[in-house]
Amino acid sequence: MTATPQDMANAIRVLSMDAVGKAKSGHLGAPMGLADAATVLWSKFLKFDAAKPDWADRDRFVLSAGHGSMLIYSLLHLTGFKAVTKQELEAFRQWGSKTPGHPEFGHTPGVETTTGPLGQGIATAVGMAMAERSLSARYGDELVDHRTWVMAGDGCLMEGVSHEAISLASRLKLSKLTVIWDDNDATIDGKVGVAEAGDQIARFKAAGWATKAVDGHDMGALRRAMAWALKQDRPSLIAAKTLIGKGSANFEGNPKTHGTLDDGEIAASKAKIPMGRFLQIPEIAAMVAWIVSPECSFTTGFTFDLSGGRANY
Ligand SMILES: Cc1ncc(C[n+]2csc(CCOP(=O)(O)OP(=O)(O)O)c2C)c(N)n1
Ligand SMILES: [Mg+2]
Repeated sequence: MTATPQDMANAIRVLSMDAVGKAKSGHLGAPMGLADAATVLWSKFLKFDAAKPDWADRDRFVLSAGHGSMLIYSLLHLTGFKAVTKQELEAFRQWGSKTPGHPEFGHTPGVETTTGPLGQGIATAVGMAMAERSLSARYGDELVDHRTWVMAGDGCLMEGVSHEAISLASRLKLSKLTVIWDDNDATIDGKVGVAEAGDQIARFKAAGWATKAVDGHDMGALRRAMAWALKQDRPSLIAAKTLIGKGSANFEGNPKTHGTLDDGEIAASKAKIPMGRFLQIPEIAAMVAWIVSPECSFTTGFTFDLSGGRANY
């Protein structure tokens, strides 16, 4: 069995559905919608070492849309962060687990900052990008040379704090900062138009950012957009047009998928994706093989003892 980037995106969807379905609470729309963009970012661009989550010069990944926490937990699990085991995914949102409802810094290795209050992540990320430039100026590019990547939803961009943060990032020409906006025209309240009628791309452009709009489910286009972001001399926005709850059998693109889906809908959705509950060993093994292939850019925390029918990961 070989795995593809699409398999990894589907694995994120399956893990998210299983965890949220088991907890009977949480958010599915964002992880399912962002799974394709996250797969491209984490496998092709994000610089990190899953075996050493605190490596100082790692890229920072900030999930500003913290309600979509199963996205980051799935990524940490699939890329081999040892703390985020299958058992921890199964304990999603349970007391004492490494997988709280919203990501918490200092609690789960691989989580760079606590998010959940919308807008907070994007503002913190601007601070991280400033810190990187400041440290690099002091100690040189050889020691400090990393990027900050943000995934933000409509809600983050509605918050006032995002205005100040975006403006400051532009003023300081933070070219190593990229925001991927989950442009899904949906929030907890329904269509975005219920609360907001602005043009986000024009807003970023007016603030001095480089901007690009892409189909958020086209991995080739996403890859090209992220490569484009690396070349900009200013902070960059990638507006990724996505369907909230992508992969849901009956509610793809429907704001109803913002939160949980019922057991029937999860079963029907998973039936369209040939993967078992919490992914079985062959799927994980295939994924690992793909992730460690030269296609991917990072070092994983996996070891490869697949003997005895058990993956030692
Ligand atoms: C400051 C703040 N206000 C309200 C909330 C509650 N809340 C959580 S998610 C959400 C909707 C967010 O919409 P969007 O960012 O578009 O996420 P999507 O529905 O696309 O997953 C709201 C209002 C919050 N987390 N933080
Ligand atoms: Mg949204």
